[in-house]
Amino acid sequence: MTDRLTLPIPAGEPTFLGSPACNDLAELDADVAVLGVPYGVPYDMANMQAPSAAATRTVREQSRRFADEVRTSWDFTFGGTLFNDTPLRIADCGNVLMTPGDHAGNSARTTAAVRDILDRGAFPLVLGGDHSIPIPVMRAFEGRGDLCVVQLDAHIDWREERLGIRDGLSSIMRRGSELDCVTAMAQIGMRGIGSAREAEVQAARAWGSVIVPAHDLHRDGPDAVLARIPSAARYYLTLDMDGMDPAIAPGVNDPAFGGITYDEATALIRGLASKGRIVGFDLVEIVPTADVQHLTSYLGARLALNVLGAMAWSGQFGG
Ligand SMILES: [Mn+2]
Repeated sequence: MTDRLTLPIPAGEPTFLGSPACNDLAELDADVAVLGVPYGVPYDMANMQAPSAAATRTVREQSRRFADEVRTSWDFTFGGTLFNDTPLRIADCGNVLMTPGDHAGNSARTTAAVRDILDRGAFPLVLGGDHSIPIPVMRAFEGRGDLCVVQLDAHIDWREERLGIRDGLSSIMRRGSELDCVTAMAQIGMRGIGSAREAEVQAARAWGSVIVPAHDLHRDGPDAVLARIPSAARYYLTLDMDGMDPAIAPGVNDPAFGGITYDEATALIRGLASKGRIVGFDLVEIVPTADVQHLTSYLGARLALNVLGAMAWSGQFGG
């Protein structure tokens, strides 16, 4: 093995859905590879220890509540078992190895780990961490075909920089727009004071981003929003949990009222899998210390499973 990219889940700690661990990406043999990325690029010393870093553990822990029955019980949302009886092989690859203060190195290791997962033919299911994490994840898709990035979020995340930091959580969609592989994007759930400034909205629209405020989704419904998402063969989905309504996802840094409901998110995920292939997914911005009864981690785990379920029902595994 060359330089180590990941740290395995320690013995006794939860893996996602109780899945087997993969401790060496070179030996990965699975349909789905779960990868934790606890840290992104902080804006200041106070955020060096990101409050979302603990979510890589809490989402795995809450996912185990589904583990016993997910493959056998009837799911009324899908009209069958969640994975449509697909013998989905999930491996938990642990967390990207993080070195304190080495943000560029951590970012590079994240990109390299996702590249390894893609090279091994597995679907990357990335657990954050804060919302800067999709930047190094999306970089791993360069040279592998065009992508439409779909973001569920309250915030537009089009800042050129903040406090001199270009790869922070406020800039992910702008950094994404600069990648050759990102040819389209849709941003759904936008709302709240502080979501964006006018110049950023103009920059996003000028680039071609389809911006869907949360109230459009509530008024028009998921099918109408799905019709506005650019047609593409390949989609990358990023889910910032503050996109969800704080009534069901209270454990976030920045709760914003009027958010996406569970049914809306699930319908969007299922519809996206019908429009094209979902090639990568990340779940970010859960803050366990702000959570109520682990609800946000539990919901995050469920929505991650719904992504896999939607893909399974659309025949995106094993083909
Ligand atoms: Mn956000």
